[in-house]
Amino acid sequence: MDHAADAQRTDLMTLTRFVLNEQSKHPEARGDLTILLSHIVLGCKFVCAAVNKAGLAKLIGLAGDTNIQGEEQKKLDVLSNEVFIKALCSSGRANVLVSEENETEIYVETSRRGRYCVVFDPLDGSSNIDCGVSIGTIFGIYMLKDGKAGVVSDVLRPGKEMVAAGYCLYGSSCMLVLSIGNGVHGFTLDPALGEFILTHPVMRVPRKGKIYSVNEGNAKHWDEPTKKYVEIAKFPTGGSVPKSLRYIGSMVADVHRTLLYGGIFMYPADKKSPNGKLRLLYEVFPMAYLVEQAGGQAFTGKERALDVVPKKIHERSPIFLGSFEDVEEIKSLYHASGLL
Ligand code: AHM
Ligand code: MG
Repeated sequence: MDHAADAQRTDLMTLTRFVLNEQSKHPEARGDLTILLSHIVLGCKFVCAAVNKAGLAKLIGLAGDTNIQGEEQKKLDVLSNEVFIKALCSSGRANVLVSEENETEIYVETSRRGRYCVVFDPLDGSSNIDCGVSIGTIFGIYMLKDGKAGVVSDVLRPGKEMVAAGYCLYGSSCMLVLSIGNGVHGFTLDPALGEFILTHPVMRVPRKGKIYSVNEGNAKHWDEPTKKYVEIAKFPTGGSVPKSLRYIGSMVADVHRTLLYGGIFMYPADKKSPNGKLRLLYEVFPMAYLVEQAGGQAFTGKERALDVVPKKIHERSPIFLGSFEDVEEIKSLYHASGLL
């Protein structure tokens, strides 16, 4: 019998145990991040279960619809948002919250306030729910700057100031990918145990990839560097092989594939949407943080994505992220175009 493999099978590294181990390396840590993350994990497990039975439970439908009992039905994204907000508030470790679903930031009541600010998209890619395509939750965490009462400037900060970021992918299996500033680690939900188990330690994005991922239907409106990049991807010169196109239209799934297989994911600016589509705080920043932690790069078309200072909580930004060399290529096209 292979004793090493057997020992690994029975010595399960759960996400909570992993975070506790990492935090114990910092003598000043009080366990707050572990508690906060375990509440985010609870939200992810709830959403995972709801996504899996969405059709059965008739959770699909427009918010405001009524079901046959005359009760108001909640759309999955509305339900997910409520679950995350309640879990975060009751953790006692959160302070300012920003959700894609809420117009304004949320301040946790005084008696339950903690040191962390959480920005999140509870159910990203929700237009894909009805056809069974993978969707996900994205989150980023900042530590309060000072004092106990959080203010909006505690979240209007560049992504490089985040202390942790992650996403949960509700796909063929449910996976939570996390960085607390120590590389990127992937955990898969074991449905029998109800626990996220470390299955992908130290994820590194390949240095160069063979895939580009973009909504090409917007090509007509792209700027020159983006057009040129995609042109080269399809019609390379010098005997190179063309790249493959993969675009799910669900950011978590597209970024997850990029982390594992390499390549570039982009949602560029275009003439219709000069700031692109994706939101800086809870889509671009957490993914840029993870990609950099995995050895890749994230660029807005002007600068390193994690350097951008947001002015509004729902601000958008163009994004190019993925394999180091692929992002380097688009950066040099922007430089050459004189647009920088
Ligand atoms: P959402 O927050 O409304 O779900 O929109 C975000 C999604 C991302 O998951 C995805 O990358 C992008 O929108 C796809 O947009 P498009 O349909 O324009 O290609
Ligand atoms: Mg979204």
